[in-house]
Amino acid sequence: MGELDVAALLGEIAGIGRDARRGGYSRHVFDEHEARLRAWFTGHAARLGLTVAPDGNGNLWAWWGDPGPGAVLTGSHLDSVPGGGAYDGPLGVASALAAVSRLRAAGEQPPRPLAVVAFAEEEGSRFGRACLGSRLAAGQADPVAVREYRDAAGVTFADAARAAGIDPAGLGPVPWAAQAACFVELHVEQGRALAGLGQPVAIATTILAHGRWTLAFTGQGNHAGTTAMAGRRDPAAAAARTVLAARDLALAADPAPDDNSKMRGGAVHGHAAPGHAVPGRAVAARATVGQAELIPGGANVIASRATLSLDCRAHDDAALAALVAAIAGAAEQSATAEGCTFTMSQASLSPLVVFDAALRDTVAALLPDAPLLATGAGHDAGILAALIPTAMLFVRNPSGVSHAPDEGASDEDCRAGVGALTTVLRHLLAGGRAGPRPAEPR
Ligand code: HGY
Ligand code: MN
Ligand code: MN
Repeated sequence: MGELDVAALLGEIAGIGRDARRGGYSRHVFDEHEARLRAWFTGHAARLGLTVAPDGNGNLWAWWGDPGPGAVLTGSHLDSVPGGGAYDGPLGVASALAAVSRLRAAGEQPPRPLAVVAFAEEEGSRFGRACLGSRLAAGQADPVAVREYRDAAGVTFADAARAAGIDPAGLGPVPWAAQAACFVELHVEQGRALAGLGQPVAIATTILAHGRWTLAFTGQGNHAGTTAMAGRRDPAAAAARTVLAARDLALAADPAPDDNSKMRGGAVHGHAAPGHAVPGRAVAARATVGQAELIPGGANVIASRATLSLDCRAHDDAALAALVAAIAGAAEQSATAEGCTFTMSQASLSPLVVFDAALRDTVAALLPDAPLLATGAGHDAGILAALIPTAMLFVRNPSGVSHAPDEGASDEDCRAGVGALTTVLRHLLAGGRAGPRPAEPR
């Protein structure tokens, strides 16, 4: 079996799940497109001589060696946001396959098992909860509740899983995740920090605390022509005021410049000094309304109800709580001003992640040119980080755009990512540790 090329691997799936209306890709857990990606993954893993073992949560695990404790885990996810890019998720899975193919072609015989994993529903685009597959595997989601999650069409997670050939009775923690030696996820960069640093690959330091909420405004449905403007109880107006308030509150709390290439706390040119403050952390606040619904949704009807999604992120858990509380207060005021009532519910919450310092330093010593980057994006690695030493590699994205069709990375940089991942996996499989990275700035 020869070496797999990451660009060729991505090329093989470039036609799967294209979204003609939104642009980019819409690949959602257990849909026909994601099923084709699963088949693609399983086929390559089998040809590499790996044993593919799905877990009860919809995650796919491809093992080199016998599943068991002390494994080195690597991989990412295959699903996308609606109209997402080609790299967010699949790059990490394809890079893991390519790295394993290199190690196998080189005749490595690691003394510990390795698993390439493709996690299910990382984006939460179908059932609303991000990193659902890794949360279940890590014991951070209640299987009883998850079985009843519903997608936009009202299909439960249990029924969708069953239709995909997965018995929902098997949902829950998998022992080999908690017993693994470590997890390394490679991911396309979701900002433009690396583009300014002249490096193709970076090492993650932290993930912003983040979560998702649903905001609901209830008013009085009525006729658009016969209802005077004064005294209307229009939830669309309350929701609109709230969208602007959320933007303004986050803007006031986010001292970063005006685009994601310069996210404050993003690029760090120096080195991680073991035991010292986490590099790359600084004040950040983000608030996004990405979904809105007016019910009943007629052009000549004052809505009776409006719902908004709210995605909030901040540099630590307390700052996140403060931002969400401020937005909730503004929403309440907006509802009152429009004669409406307001309720809010939390869909998910992910605390600040600080990646394992020892593993980060090991990776940094192996990749001495790789800068250290904080990120505002959530990842399965952030979930695994609560269980086992976890690290992330980012591959340069020249546009800095992500969760949109313009997301990108050059073939050359993707290959550099595979080279970096191969180096890291080879070292970790051998059970070795590297010395700490020097503390002086370069
Ligand atoms: O939403 C996120 O941050 C991630 O890309 N799933
Ligand atoms: Mn994503
Ligand atoms: Mn991702």
